Amino acid sequence: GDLGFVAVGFSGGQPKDGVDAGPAALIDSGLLHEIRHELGYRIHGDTDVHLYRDLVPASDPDYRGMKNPLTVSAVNRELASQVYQHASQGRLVLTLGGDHSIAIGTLAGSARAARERLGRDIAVIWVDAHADINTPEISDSGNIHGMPVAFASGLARDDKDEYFGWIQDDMRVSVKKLVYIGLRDVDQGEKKILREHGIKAFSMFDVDRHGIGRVMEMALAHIGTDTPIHLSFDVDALDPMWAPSTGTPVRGGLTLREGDYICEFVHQTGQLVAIDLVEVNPSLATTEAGALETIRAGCSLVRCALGETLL
Ligand code: DIR
Ligand code: MN
Ligand code: MN
Ligand code: MN
Repeated sequence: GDLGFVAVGFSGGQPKDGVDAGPAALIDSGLLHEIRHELGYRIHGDTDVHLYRDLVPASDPDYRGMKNPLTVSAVNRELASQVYQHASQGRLVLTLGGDHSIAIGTLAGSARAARERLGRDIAVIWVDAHADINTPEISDSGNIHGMPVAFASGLARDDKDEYFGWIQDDMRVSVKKLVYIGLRDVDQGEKKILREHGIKAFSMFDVDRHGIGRVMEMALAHIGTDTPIHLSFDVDALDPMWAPSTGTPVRGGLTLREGDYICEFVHQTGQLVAIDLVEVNPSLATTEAGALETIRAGCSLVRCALGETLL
C-alpha cells in the first residue's frame, strides 16, 4: 500500500519539553525501516521531522485562556494541508507527534479529503486516558492538547483565522461518529459535554467489564462498518507500566496487548484512512529503560495498525 508520512516535532500544546523529540525517537528505533521492508508500504512525503519553527511568532500571548494559541493554530493549519494532500491521493496517512494538539490538523486534513474523495464523513476512534474535548472556556489548564476534539468537531470555534478560524465546515468531524476508548481521567466540564452530546465512550470500566474484543465490536457498530476511520492514539492510553515516558501518565490503563488489539482490529476493518501516534516524550521517564519501553510500545501500536501482526 501507499503510506503518507508526516512527523511533527511539536510540543506547544502542553508545557513539558521533549515531546517534540518523539517522532525522531520512533524513527531512530527503526519504525520506517520496518514499515517499508517488513510491511511493504511505499512511504511518501519527506521523512524528516517537521519542526515548523518559521511558524512560531515572536510573541504569542494567551487568548481565551489558551496557551500558545497562534503557534498551535499555525502549525495545525500547515499540518492539515500536508495530511489533506496525502489523503486526497488515497494514501493511508501516518502522523507521528508531538503532543495531541496536532490532531486538530490531522483530523481537519483527513475529514476534508474523505468528503472530497469518498463523499464520506470520517469516523474518529480516539484512544486516550483523557477526552481532550475541553473548550477554551472550560479548560482548567489552558493547554491546547486537552482541546483538539473540541476544535476538530466545532464545539469550540473562533472566527479569527489565526486562532483556528481557518477550520472550515468541510474540515470538521461529527461527534456522532466519534468513539473514545481507554478514558480514565476526564475533567468535570468534559463529562458534561460527553453527556449532553451523547458521545460514545468506552472507559477503562467498560474495557474491564466487556473485554477489549467486545468493546471494539461495539465501537465499530456505533460508527458503522463502511465508514473511513481516523485512529488517533495517545500513548498515555496505555498503562504507565508499558508507556511511562509521556506527559500526563494515568495509572490503570490499557495493557500493551489491548492497545495492539485496538490497532489490529481497526486495521482489519479495511477502513483505516489515518493514524496519529502522539505524546511519546522520551525525556520524561525516570529510567532510560522506561523511555525505550515507551518507544517500543509506540512502534508496536503503529505496526499493528498497519497490519503486521495479522496472519
Ligand atoms: C487535561 C489533561 N484534561 C487538560 N489533558 C491531557 O489539560 O485539559 N490530555 N493530558 O492528553
Ligand atoms: Mn492523554
Ligand atoms: Mn482538571
Ligand atoms: Mn490526548
